[in-house]
Amino acid sequence: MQTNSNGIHTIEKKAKEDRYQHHDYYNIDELLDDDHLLARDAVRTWVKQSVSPIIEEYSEKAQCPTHLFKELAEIGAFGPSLPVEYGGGGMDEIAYGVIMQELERGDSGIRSMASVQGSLVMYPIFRFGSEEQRRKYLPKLGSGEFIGCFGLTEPDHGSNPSGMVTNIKDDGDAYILNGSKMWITNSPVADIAVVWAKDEAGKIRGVIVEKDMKGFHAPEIHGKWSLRASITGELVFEDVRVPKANILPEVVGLKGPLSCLSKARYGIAWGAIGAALDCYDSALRYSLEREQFGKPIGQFQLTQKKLAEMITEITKAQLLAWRLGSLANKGKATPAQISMAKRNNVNMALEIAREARQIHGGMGITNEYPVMRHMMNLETVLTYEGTHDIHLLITGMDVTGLNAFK
Ligand code: TGC
Ligand code: FAD
Repeated sequence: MQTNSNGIHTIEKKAKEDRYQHHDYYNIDELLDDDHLLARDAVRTWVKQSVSPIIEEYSEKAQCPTHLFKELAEIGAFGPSLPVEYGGGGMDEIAYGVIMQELERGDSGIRSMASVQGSLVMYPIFRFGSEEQRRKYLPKLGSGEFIGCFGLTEPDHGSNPSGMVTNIKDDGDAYILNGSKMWITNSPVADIAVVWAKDEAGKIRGVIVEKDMKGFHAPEIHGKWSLRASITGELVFEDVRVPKANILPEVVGLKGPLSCLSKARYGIAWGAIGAALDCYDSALRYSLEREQFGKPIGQFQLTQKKLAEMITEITKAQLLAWRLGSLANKGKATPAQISMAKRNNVNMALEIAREARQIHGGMGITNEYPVMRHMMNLETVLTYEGTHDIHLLITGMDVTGLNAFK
């Protein structure tokens, strides 16, 4: 705050200074190797330089900082755990995790830009694509020359993608694609879309649709109060002729898109910790600097309870993510384990954002502090990549052996 010439307190408008300090209550850094720490610190520095100074303004204006796609590519945020020869970073799953954590410390929308490009576009082309498709698309996606998006959700089929109606019909050397997709991150700015559609036998197939294909449109969705620095749109297909060479040959069925989701959900389990850490860090600092009743508000027991519970929950989430990463490195992380971590860590981050907002009092609703932006973003993160309740039911199914979806 500052005081104006009339002696009235006003909010000080100055270039944003990112005062974030990392918090590692259980010395989890000791579980990370030098490559993890190097990758994490490089991304942390980049976020301080390139994201923090602009993110409030872009969020306020609901604009996507598309210039950051190239920079994200340069810091290795696209497909960190995919092979280098296919445009990835050649690192392990924990490196991928800590990179997502640092990006989401900046903003969930920035992490989304990287999650979609790496885990939902590059990964399916790498895992299920032909060698020709890999060579054609992956280097361009890895370098940020191409932007990709992932089309699974439809207007009438969100949690239940198996009900999708988007379809392909055989037409000689091509498929004719019809239908629409909803809530697609990056779609209005994407060069290619990995689209999931049913063939004439009702089997789910993946196709790569290029932006210039006739009959393909990607209008933007406006009016979001959440993830405002991320661009979201639809995908509309009206008799789009997609060459047969663009079908992903190596997978048939819902396990194709769901495998990509496992990869992205894993990244979100780490990413959410970043948002939580930023809220906690801001709340802790504010509690030491803000005085009421003649003492710092951090001296009141109720504030200490909030802060103590926050760091406890963050620490539990960090351990969960690290253990999940260790399992993933051995190829042993199950989809249900990933669901548990995504659900727990995102919910943890959202609750911490709400508590942190309270600690900041009225200032907590302003863009002087990052907490309200994180809180609004996390409402989306709680819903996309499988809602909070869908992940609960996945855990329920895993422990009981009984399927609540059928
Ligand atoms: P179900 O019969 O259970 O499974 C069908 C097949 O898929 C296999 N499978 C998986 N494979 C890999 N990873 C997973 N996580 C898997 N989950 C299931 C399964 O073994 C089976 O294989 P097979 O060989 O027997 O055919 O399928 P279901 O229709 O009953 O659905 C189950 C349910 C509800 C859990 C699933 O549909 C689901 O996860 N729904 C949530 C939908 C969702 O997460 N949508 C996300 C859209 S993309 C997005 O939000 C991107 S946001 C991007 C950003 O900005 O960051
Ligand atoms: P619904 O499925 O209609 O669910 C509504 C409510 O019903 C939820 O609370 C849900 O938990 C509950 N529910 C549904 N089924 C059950 C059940 N069986 N038991 C109990 N409760 C149930 N999708 C993509 O494909 N690609 C993207 O890039 C993408 N990006 C997104 C970006 C944003 C900003 C947003 C908001 C969404 C994005 N999505 C994307 C879509 C997202 O994955 C879906 O919103 C999500 O899967 C939920 O689908 P829905 O919104 O249709 O909700």
